[in-house]
Amino acid sequence: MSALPPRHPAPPPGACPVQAMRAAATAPVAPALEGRHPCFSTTAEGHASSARLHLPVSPGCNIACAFCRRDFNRREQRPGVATRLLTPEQAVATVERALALCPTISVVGIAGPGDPLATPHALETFRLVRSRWPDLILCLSTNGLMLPERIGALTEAGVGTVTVTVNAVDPAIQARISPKIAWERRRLDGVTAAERLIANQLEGIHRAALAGATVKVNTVLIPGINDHHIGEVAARVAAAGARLINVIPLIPQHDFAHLPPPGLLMRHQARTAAARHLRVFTHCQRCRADACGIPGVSDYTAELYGDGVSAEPTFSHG
Ligand code: CLF
Ligand code: SF4
Repeated sequence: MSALPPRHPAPPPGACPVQAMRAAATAPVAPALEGRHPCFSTTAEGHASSARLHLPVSPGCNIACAFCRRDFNRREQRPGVATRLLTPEQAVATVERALALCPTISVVGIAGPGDPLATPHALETFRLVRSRWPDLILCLSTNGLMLPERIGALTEAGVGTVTVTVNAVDPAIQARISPKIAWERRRLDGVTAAERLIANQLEGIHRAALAGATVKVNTVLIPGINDHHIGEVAARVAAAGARLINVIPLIPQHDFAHLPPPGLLMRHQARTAAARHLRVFTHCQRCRADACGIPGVSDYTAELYGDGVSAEPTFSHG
């Protein structure tokens, strides 16, 4: 296996171990992203000093998560819902309008409403945006099923930050979260589907990190399903090359509508377990697939689309 960049740089010989630990806790995950990417910055100032634009260009998905149901409307604020779908060309026009509204946008992300690698729209959009605005950071959020075979194309398109949603590394647990997937023109179910998805996610993380991308993992915290499993997820994705993990509380809906949202103690325990292996991102705003602005600080979605859409809390692949 090829060498990955160290997650925590070794302290210089003779350095005080306590000071070294403190420095590691506040050191940037990726110095080039600090203050330029709201979801990969480690300081409060970094989170609040740059904006992101999500382009809702991806219509379909290749797996079926029990907490997700995709739809197009202006009312619901939940995973898989967007006001509208944009073509790659419409997305370019949207970037132009968004930059005029919010000049601090430094990141253009694609996080839905379906999976950005299940259809070719996201890659085409990234290419178009890159050719027009080469200084913008391109950010992908995916379930990871197609990540291993898209690494080359993503690198060529200039995608520098990648988020993979990994909800379990135990196939028996994952099979309860995403009971079926589409793989090589066939449907896979249960543990067979879960084994394929997990293998592709871990390989995709490894290959993305080797290709130079900074990789974050999103994990949806689901009471009674994966709440005791978060540490194992963090350990495996850290070994694969992820630099950051974001534990996202479940918003109960669809087949998981009967579950409670995770409480404060469960969230704390899950993040503590994850923190033994990886830096934990705690500023997530569970963004819409068409969000525009600084997460949790400003939102220009309504102005951008001119239809009064507000950005209430929800999450996409984010
Ligand atoms: Fe978007 Fe996600 Fe890129 Fe950020 S969001 S694709 S990494 S630019 Fe950020 Fe929003 Fe949380 Fe996502 S706050 S939902 S973690
Ligand atoms: Fe697909 Fe994402 Fe919905 Fe899961 S949450 S079914 S990966 S769109």
